[in-house]
Amino acid sequence: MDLEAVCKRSACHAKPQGLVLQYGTAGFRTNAQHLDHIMFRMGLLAVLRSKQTRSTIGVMVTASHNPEEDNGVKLIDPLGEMLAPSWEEHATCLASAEEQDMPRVLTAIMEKEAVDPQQAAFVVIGRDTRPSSEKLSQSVIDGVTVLGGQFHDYGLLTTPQLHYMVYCRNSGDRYGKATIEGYCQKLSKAFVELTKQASCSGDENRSVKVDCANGIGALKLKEMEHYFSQGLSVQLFNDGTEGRLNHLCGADFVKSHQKPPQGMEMKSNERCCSFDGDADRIVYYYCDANGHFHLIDGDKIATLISSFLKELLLELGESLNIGVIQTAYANGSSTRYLEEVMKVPVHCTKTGVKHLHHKAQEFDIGVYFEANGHGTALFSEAVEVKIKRLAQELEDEKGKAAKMLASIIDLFNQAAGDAISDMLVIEAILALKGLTVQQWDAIYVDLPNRQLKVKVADRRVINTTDAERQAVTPPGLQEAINDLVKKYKLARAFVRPSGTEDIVRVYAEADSQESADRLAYEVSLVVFQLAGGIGERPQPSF
Ligand code: NG1
Ligand code: ZN
Repeated sequence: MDLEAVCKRSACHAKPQGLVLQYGTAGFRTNAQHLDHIMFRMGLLAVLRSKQTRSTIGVMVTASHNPEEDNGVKLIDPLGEMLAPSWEEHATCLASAEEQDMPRVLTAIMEKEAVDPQQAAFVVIGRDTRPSSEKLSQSVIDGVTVLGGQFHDYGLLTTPQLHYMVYCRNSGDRYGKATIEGYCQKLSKAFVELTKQASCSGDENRSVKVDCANGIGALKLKEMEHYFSQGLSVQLFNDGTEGRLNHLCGADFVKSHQKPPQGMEMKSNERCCSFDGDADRIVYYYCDANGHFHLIDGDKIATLISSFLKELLLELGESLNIGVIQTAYANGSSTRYLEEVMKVPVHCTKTGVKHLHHKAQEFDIGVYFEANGHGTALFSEAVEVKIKRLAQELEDEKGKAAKMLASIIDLFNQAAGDAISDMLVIEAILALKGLTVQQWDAIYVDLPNRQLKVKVADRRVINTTDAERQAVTPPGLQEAINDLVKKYKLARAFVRPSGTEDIVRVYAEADSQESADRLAYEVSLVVFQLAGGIGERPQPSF
């Protein structure tokens, strides 16, 4: 390894002096103008990680649901998982190093992680549709090649598709073929198999409207459509031909504003969904006959999926342990319904899918979703093998249940939450159960809730515990929140520093929208006062 060559090349991707960025919940993320050096350096780091794990590593260039002018990058570990925590630290270190310190930092990482410089390295790269993404992914490639790594550039991909490619390449194609065709074939075959079992679906012409956030999801759904065209007709909106990425549309907009995206023609009671900019999140919704908007978020998706899986397991007569993993943002009604009505164990982890994914691995079947619609169902390898064997051996009703479970396993992108794969699973379940979107929505009633953001000088002054539901610093903050919560019925509130934006997030829920709005506002005020708020004081929006 030629560190001198690295330094020379690095000078072409020079870091602006003093700029320090942190590898957060979703990698590095900021305005695209500040990211060139980060991309080059993540190319370097991916090579080191690949050498150390002797596996293919992924590098995805995207800023997901963030505005078009932003961008970001994250590394994907060998099993399609998020980067290991110790390597997140290396990523932050490498990204913050001044030019002259680069060789020292690289050497330190190699020593600490016992990286064999002679080992071969392979990196796969994907990017979203942002204007800045192509050039930035070239900088990643520059980093990979200067350290002697081999690479394959997939070009435009959804984030979950890159996770899929990484997983395939590291599992000797057992999981699937590491190509776009492989991905489309695997998912569509499973979807067709699964929906074949829908004997009495009242809704023959199944169709769904998809808001693609003007992002990569539109391209990839178009590519895939003809594979499953008979079972489902998909109508695309915000497909990127006109509007700006994530602007007034997409899953994040719909979830946080609790209203329909612009650019979508919604008729009453039609089933609609929104992807985010890199197609790893999905939320559903519809407008009822009175024009009221109904959001079906990640919590209701998790409920639909876990109750269907439970039914199939019951039919099969297998007592596998199934758990649902949520974060503090899960609606209180969903947690109550899952625990009390469905009798499924529910666990709460910190925000960020890597935490949910990790917890889900403790179960035979772990269904995890963030309220914002990012999630999947994970099946342990032993369970997958067993169910696929039963699907071949058994007949009658049990055989049917086993075959359906086997298709669901193939249909879920087990490497990561995936809007396309989640949509196909949901559409299949609704068809199989003959459920309308209204019936699905009526499983339980969400508690009214509100999310707000507060600007503070340094969001690190807030430290949390109990899966982010309690603030331990600054002093007095949690007590003040507790006092406010006591004033409302069925209320809950918490605050945490965002891992992707320079703000503090406030969440509140209560028995009415007015109370939820008021509580969120009051909590914002105490955050502003006790955690060093800057700029304008929070204003009431009700
Ligand atoms: P932060 O900014 O840490 O709240 C947001 C989402 C996460 C996750 C990450 C990564 C909320 C409240 N937070 O994290 O769930 O999706 O972005 O994209 O939705
Ligand atoms: Zn995303």
